[in-house]
Amino acid sequence: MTIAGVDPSGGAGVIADVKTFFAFGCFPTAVIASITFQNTTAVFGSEDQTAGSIRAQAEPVINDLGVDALKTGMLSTREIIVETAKLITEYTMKNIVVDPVVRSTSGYDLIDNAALRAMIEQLFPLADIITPNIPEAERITGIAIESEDDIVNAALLMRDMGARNILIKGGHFGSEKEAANAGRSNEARMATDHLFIGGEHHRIEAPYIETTATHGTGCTLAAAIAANLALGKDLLESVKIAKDFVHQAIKTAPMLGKGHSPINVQPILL
Ligand code: PXL
Repeated sequence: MTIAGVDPSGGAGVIADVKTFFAFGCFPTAVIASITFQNTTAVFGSEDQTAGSIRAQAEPVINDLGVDALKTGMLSTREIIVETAKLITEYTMKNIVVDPVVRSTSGYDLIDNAALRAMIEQLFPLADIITPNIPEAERITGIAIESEDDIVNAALLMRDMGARNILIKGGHFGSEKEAANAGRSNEARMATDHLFIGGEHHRIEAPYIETTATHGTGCTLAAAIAANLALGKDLLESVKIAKDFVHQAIKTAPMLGKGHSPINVQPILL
């Protein structure tokens, strides 16, 4: 199940999640938390659902079909987050992937500060893994991230906030700076994600791809982790498979639209 926002242009949000679940052979179910108005160039606005609507959508599905894993995405208000946390607890849902969506790729704020505080206080402790990118990790922790030390410090702080396992996605920084730090040439740049499980720090790498086709990468990665957890894989294996899946989807992206093209989420990639 995904609880997230709808991007009618199909690249991010619920549609990305559903495509990804399907790509891994899972049966997708979806609770709509918000409807956004957007295309590949920008987000023009959004309209949020209520706590009552979240519960009314989720309960019949949970009671009937059950939920093997839950991925949350754009949860833009405090009341939506509180209701999602209540549902997870009441139904003792397992395999919880929280993608702490705060901004669109095109720079639109998707969550207010009260909602972000509720996400930290109520959802982080329930999550098996949270998957912030660098701008999200910066907004959550207040740490300006410019080096691997900063990434480690941000992860430690998010652990203090109650998150058990943390994936900080390095794509926004997998750039020249990281290549230089690691002593790599520009051609050998890597997009390195940093996975903190218990006391371990794993570097999950894929070659960095210079492209504007990045719309939906965060949603797809988190959904792919949830799909693999639902299939019974452990967390480290799920993250590695998800990373490879997103890499392939970026590499084969079709360049649709006038802005950030959606990535290519396809079952064929398996
Ligand atoms: O990528 C973050 C994101 C998540 N969910 C929805 C979105 C976006 C970005 O635009 O629209 C619904």
